[in-house]
Amino acid sequence: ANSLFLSLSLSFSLSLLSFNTINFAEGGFDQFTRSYQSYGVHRRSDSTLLLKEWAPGAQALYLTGDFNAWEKLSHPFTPKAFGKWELSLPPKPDGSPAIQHLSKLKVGLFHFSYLFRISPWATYVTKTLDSVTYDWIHWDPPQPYKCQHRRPPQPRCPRIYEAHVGIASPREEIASYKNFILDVLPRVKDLGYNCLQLMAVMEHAYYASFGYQVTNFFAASSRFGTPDDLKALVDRAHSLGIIVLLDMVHSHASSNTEDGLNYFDGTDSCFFHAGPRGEHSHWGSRLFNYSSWEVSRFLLSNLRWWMDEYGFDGFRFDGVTSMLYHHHGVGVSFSGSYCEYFGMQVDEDAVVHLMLSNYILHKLYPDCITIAEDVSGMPGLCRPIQEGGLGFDHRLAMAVPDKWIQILKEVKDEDWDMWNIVHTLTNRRRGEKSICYAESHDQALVGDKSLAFWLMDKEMYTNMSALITMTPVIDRGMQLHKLIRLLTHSLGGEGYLNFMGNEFGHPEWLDFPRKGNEESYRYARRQYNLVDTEHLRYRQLYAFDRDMNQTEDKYGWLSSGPAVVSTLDQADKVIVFERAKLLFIFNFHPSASFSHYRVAVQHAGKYKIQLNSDEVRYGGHGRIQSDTEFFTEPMAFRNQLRSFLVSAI
Ligand SMILES: *[C@@H]1O[C@H](CO)[C@@H](O)[C@H](O)[C@H]1NC(C)=O
Ligand SMILES: *[C@@H]1O[C@H](CO)[C@@H](O)[C@H](O)[C@H]1NC(C)=O
Ligand SMILES: CC(=O)N[C@H]1CO[C@H](CO)[C@@H](O)[C@@H]1O
Repeated sequence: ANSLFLSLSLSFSLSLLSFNTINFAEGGFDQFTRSYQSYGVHRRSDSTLLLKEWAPGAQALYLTGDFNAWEKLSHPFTPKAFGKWELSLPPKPDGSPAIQHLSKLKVGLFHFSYLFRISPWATYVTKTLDSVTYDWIHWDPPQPYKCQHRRPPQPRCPRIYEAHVGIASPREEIASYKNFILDVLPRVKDLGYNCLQLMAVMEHAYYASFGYQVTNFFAASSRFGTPDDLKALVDRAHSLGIIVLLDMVHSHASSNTEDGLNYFDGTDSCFFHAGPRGEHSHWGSRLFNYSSWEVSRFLLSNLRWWMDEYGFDGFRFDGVTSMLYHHHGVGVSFSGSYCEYFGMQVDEDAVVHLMLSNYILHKLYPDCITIAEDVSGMPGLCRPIQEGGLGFDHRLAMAVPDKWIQILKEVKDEDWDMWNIVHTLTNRRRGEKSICYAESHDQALVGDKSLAFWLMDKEMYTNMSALITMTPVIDRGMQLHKLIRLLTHSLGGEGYLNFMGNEFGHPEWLDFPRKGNEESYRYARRQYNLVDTEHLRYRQLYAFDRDMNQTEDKYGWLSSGPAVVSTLDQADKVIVFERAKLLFIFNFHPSASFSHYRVAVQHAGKYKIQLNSDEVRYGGHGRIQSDTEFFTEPMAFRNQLRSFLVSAI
């Protein structure tokens, strides 16, 4: 406890120091974190273009491109203090800016030899067919997209639809932002998710990196369309009352030099740590030097860019464990002992950076939501900065999907351990909010597969028709798919997440085109055609997922205190608990149904069925009468004063 206090108070004083110096030198953190307004290229109202870069290792800096016929040395930047460079380009004689919308640009720099670079602040980069690297495109449209809709208010609790734009179609291709607006947003709305979480938006040269090897932090991936198309997507989501989170990768950066941030000024230390500390041994990527002033400017301004320019409503911070510790979590397991979280292994620069990020976001955008992807379970991660916490709103409950996969892989149906399942779902830090999920994109990746496929495997190709009698495998798989989701949703956290397609039991796995699979898009897509096919059972799973969300919306169990579990029966495989004045009853038994089953309740009165996974429209057997009413009896049972008999489970 002593080291806990020391470590947290040290971080806090460091961040106070940062605030004071930022106020002094940069005119306040609002100004500092809006540096995207001065770095990169900017057109003044008189059409003069102002350019600014930070490249401390460069011996000279130039602008070259279509506008000067790729003349390497004709447009030098002027060196300024602290490794900064500036260039001003007057308008052409006809009054138009010196660089046209959509023309190609490069930063040319001398670092012992002449190198071509893309500005770290580039807002649009594309790849032409014949090129191996990306080009920096000057984005200055005559009529930029103007958002029509305000941000919706922050939802009571997030129900998140995690999505990737490029795979959001059944076709073997890269799908577009426009496709997403037309085909996916209506589904997200209908399913009752109130929050969309977009992955792979920040430009990444390597598609198969799933967006996690970012090359251009300020550019919306041009694979899916233009910056305006993405703005339209966020705007449309807002019009439907859905907030949009961005999967934010500040934990590392692609090691590409020509189209990435690596060696921007010709040295290995510009944005990153020099030497081994600057390299992630497992990911082969570069690690930011968070103690550097200009790295803070870059990353904090990056957060604000996506909030201000695109109207995002918050972020899922990727790779937080890698940031928090010098060991990056590689080869380390966490048992929960405090000495694992507080000690010299903690990277305090990164901790302070995360605190600053959360502080600025919550201060400037009170409704902003931040979620940490942390497997370590760092205490205080989701407590306010004023208390010495890191200031996130939520953490991902990453142990839960691992548990489901492990059970489906290793445990026979009749051996499921109810105690272990409930323990995994409820073992979370009190006072810190968790986003719970049965499976995310992680579990869908090649090498693993979706829960539906674990459950029903090859029979999904032949036996999913609702016109034939369910085979035992499909029957069991359908029922467990629903039970696993509802149990996770209702018991596991203060928010829920689903990866696109899994709501209807998407089969197979995800694999992006790459050399190892002949550049195939066969598994880099989501087969929404399955749920659109009237006679297939995917529709039944979809209907259950939708009604599960709507029931949550009505009763708000995610925003209620933790559940009170009354029954955990290993032999019957029954779990019973209460949350938000709702009684949840699960029967996981592979063969037995029970009639006249006594359940304990806290609140006296009449109970009615709100959601019944056994309904035929959800692929159930219709054995439980949905309109049955139950009345509590003053009969003490399982530590509660009241109970009643349910007719059948
Ligand atoms: C990180 O940046 C700080 C501040 O600019 C600098 O003093 C330090 O040497 C850098 N660290 C590494 C390992 O490059
Ligand atoms: C289920 O699929 C298997 C092949 O995977 C097939 O042999 C069997 O006939 C199918 N059952 C029904 C009822 O269609
Ligand atoms: C975000 C969303 O679609 N919420 C809907 C969830 O379901 C309820 C009905 O139970 C609707 O009223 C909400 O609009």
